[in-house]
Amino acid sequence: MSDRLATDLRAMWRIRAFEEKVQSWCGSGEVRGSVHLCVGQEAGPIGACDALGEDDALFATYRGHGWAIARGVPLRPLFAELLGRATGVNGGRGGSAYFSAPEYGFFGENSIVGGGASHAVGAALAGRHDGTDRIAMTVFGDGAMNQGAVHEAMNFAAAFDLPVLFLCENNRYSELTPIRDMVRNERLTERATSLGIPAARIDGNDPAEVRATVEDYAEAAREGGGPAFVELITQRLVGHYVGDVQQYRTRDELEADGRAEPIARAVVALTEAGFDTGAIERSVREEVEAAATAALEDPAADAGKVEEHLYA
Ligand SMILES: Cc1ncc(C[n+]2csc(CCOP(=O)(O)OP(=O)(O)O)c2C)c(N)n1
Ligand SMILES: [Mg+2]
Repeated sequence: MSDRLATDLRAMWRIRAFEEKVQSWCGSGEVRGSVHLCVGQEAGPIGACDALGEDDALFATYRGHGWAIARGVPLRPLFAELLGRATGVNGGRGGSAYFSAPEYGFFGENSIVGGGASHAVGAALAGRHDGTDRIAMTVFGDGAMNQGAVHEAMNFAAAFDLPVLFLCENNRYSELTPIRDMVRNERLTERATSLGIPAARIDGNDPAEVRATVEDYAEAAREGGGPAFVELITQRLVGHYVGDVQQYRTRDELEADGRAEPIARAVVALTEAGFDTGAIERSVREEVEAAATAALEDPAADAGKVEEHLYA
């Protein structure tokens, strides 16, 4: 039990250290443009991605760095993408909100809120015809639940029994607006069950609970059970975007989130069990730092290729 948590802590710290590096590069000007970090939300990707096999497809959002990392995309080309380097996962053309690495089963982030839901349905439908029988997983936020396209995608997947796992990271905010101001019924699982989709509302800060729940639904989907919906209750410890000073949040709320977040919780549990969590953190930080340093030395993207892969 504790060994598994130690492995998860290492994986969550890899994401946290990556995000902290990106944040520092936003401050120093190395990274430009809009950036949304997933600091505090690391347990979701680390738990959920274990349910996916090589042929399966994952679709994330602009807050998707952690999902790319959890899917196994190496750190250096991710850092390089943020830095606008030719060695980036998209040749430096995409940037923070458009990581995409299909060779790792990571079919991309998306800055259109809820945009990945219909893509995942398409990938699952294609899998029924191309012989892969892949399952598709899509992750989006609580705010995305109010997008019509998400509702349509969920209903389509239900009607056609498609193997799509809809994961909703409920961090209680849509940009700067709290969920209580946006919906009357905060139990988002009830929207899924109203469509005939099995759903669970779980502790999104516990990688083991996320893993167990998502693996069960993935197995059912592979056996023809159709889609499922999982609401991960979590929090972001940083602003909506880098630069958001979060005047809309109280100190008490931030302190409570700091106690609830997955890394702090894992450190407490593992320290009690006798683990040296400091050693785990140090070795992960070294690994992340080495990837960042290597990416900084990579060549800049060729401006002459800016229109490659551009469809309009
Ligand atoms: C279709 C669309 N509408 C509006 C926006 C502007 N927008 C960007 S992020 C965001 C909030 C989404 O909140 P949520 O789905 O909870 O995700 P979170 O940022 O909390 O991870 C909005 C409204 C957008 N990018 N796309
Ligand atoms: Mg949200």
